[in-house]
Amino acid sequence: MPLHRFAFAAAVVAALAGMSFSPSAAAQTADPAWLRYAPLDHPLSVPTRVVVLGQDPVERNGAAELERGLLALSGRTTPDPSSDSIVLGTAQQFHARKPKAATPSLEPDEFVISWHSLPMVRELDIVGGSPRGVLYGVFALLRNLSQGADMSHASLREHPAMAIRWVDQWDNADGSIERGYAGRSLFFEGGHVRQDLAPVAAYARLLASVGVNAVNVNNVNNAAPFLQPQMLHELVRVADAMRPWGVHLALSVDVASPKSIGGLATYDPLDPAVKAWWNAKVDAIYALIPDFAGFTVKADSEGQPGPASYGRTPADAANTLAAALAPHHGVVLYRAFVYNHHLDWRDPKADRARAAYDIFHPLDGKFLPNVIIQTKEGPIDFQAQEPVSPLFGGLTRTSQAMEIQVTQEYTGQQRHLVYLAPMWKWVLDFDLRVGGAHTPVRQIISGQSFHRTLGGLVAVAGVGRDHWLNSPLAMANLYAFGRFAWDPNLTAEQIAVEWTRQTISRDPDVVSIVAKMLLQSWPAYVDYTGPLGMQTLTDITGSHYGPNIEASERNGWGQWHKADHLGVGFDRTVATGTGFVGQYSPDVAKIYESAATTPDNLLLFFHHMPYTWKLHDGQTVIQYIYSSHYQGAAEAAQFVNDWISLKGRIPDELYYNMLPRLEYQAGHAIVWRDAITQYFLKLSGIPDETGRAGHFPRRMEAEDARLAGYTVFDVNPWEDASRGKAVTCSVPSGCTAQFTYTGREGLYNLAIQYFDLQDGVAKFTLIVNGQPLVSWAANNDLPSPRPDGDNSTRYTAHQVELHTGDILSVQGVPDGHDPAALDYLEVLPGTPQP
Ligand code: GCV
Repeated sequence: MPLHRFAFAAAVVAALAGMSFSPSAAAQTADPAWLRYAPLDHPLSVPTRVVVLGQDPVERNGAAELERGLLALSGRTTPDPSSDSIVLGTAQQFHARKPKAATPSLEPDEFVISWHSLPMVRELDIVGGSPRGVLYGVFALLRNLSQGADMSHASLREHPAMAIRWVDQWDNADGSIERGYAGRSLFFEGGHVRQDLAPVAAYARLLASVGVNAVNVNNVNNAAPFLQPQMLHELVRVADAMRPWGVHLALSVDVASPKSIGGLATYDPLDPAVKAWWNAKVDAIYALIPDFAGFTVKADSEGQPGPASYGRTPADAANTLAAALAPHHGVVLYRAFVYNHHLDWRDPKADRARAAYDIFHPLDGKFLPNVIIQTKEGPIDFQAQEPVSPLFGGLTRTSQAMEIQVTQEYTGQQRHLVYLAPMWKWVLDFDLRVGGAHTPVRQIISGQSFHRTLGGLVAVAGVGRDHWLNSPLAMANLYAFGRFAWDPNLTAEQIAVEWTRQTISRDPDVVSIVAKMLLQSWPAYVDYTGPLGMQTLTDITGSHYGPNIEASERNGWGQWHKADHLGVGFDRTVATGTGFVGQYSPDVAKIYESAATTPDNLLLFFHHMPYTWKLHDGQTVIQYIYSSHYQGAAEAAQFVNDWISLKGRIPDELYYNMLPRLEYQAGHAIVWRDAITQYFLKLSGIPDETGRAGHFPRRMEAEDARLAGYTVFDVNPWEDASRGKAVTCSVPSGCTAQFTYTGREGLYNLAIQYFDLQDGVAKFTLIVNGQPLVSWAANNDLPSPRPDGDNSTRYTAHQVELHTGDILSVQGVPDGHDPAALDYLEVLPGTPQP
């Protein structure tokens, strides 16, 4: 329905509170996520009567989960009267039950599901190598049934590919979560473990359903307080809450603890008193929590203390901790994220990407068997796109785990739909060609390639109290992590389909649309943020969210892209650059050493190239930068249309939860697009051959408007506003920017680009010829206390009837620290209100 200019009464001051997706409204932690067990539209293919052979709480819990799932799926309230049954137990228990029957020999987390026909009845057996194996079998059966699979003749045998399947939470004792975008901690508040740990148990259930076996609950930064006796006592309750799901507690530790909280004069890991301190501390932990999983360590990194203070190596520190943990079967995950963040950006040889390999490769073989080196997937830091860390190929005598990030720190912070599984899959499948042999990362981290008993996949999750990850579709990433840790041979597509069927709908059309959106979302995000291996071109010293291209330059953090007026990219070659390429095996290095053979999507990570360099697809670097940003923003806009096509076919609650998020994303993708294209246009001086970059004929800039109360200011960084300027209001009653419409008569969408700041809810009203048409509140929860690309936001009024000479005004009323800042108004072809 058009928003006809004379039919606006009902829309006037329609404060669009619903536009915000601030989490509080949606706050709930018991969301079943992918464990909804929606009723099937066909009869269940397995019995609903469940018999459990053992008494172990994990096994009993598995039986309860199975009963609950089967009843929900079948739409029944009590088991069916048939005498067929599902029998659960460990291999040992099955053997005791029928000593003459063949029982499989299983690894602890392995399970077998098989049918047995007895006289008169059929029995489906779920046999686990341990109670947890039984639980995993239960979840596997339910996963298949939930997707609509016919299990009436099913036979499954599975075991996890990796021993370490951990989630890391970067939760602080005060209840905040570092790089978390879903509210407060599930675990902590005000310096203590929370009283209500039901959400923790619900989280453990979700994690167990995909095979996750431990949660490290505290931030790798500022970890010392967690080893205080009082906190350890409180943590017992957390371990208790997770244990019935076979999920164990782990902790991040600060290697300086012997000194900072232990009262010793030193934390030198080779000092006997320090070793004794760790031994006693670890014994105390196990006395409280006998199945404690182990420690994660961040040391000598980003201000965290480490063994380097005493001239010791990471192996010295890791082994001191590992020796204390070994008698209790605990492990140390020592992070390879060790680097100097005071690099000299003027030094052409300085390169943060080199750090992990330079430090850890020489230590290969020097770690105790219960040490696992935990390496981020790429050599920098969870960028939208990076090459694989060469360290995976550089440790052949050391156990390894790969760290990935579910919490979308550099990838849209859950305000953008970015399904990361395709990126992870690319890393898992990447063949590092160690010793000239096929060595995909997935086989290295599962321990297969170099015959290690330990190996793993660890995800930094950032799950919080606001609806787990805040955005319902972001949960596909948590699911995908668990599935890959269980089986890295799965594909991103398979996982997207599995997740959608269980979480949203089994309707094949819905599944195909949602899976398509998921699968396109990461490439789209790369396209509109940092293509060609430039990394996420964001404010790297602050929010890590909106565009800020120079934030990575001329500082010690080493996330440089080295753009200048002639070219862009970082020469990391052996021949002329930092030599980083030489950290890969010769087969891989050969590809990356030459710009001609480096895949386009990583070109600028490895090479500094002129803007005029021709890529493999024939476009120049600069033209690709322009085109990919327009392409990515168009794809983000298409997600809105895709989602609209699902209306009525998915639950309304989900539909209306996601719609404003996707609309916001489409608007923010334009902010990214415009920031990067106008930045590179100015820097390179080379025009976009399609004429788009820097040309906005439909746009009316606020700084050119007739202003009442508003004042013009320079946005910082300049590229975050159209033409670098915007207007801001400090008049409490409000300010107005007035434009004259000079185009043709018709129905149009009016896009208003404004800045939605924290600490205040500014109000905006669009006024046509003196008549208020629509109002909205700037009430989204976005980073940055000043107007910039973090909070530049688009509001669209649909199908507005315009005539030549119409007077369009935007009125902004500031509130608190939000000055109702305005960038521009754009007149676009009319489309109906979603
Ligand atoms: C926990 C990045 C993040 C930090 C994080 C660090 C890490 O630098 O921005 O917040 O600190 O990675 O992984 O240790």
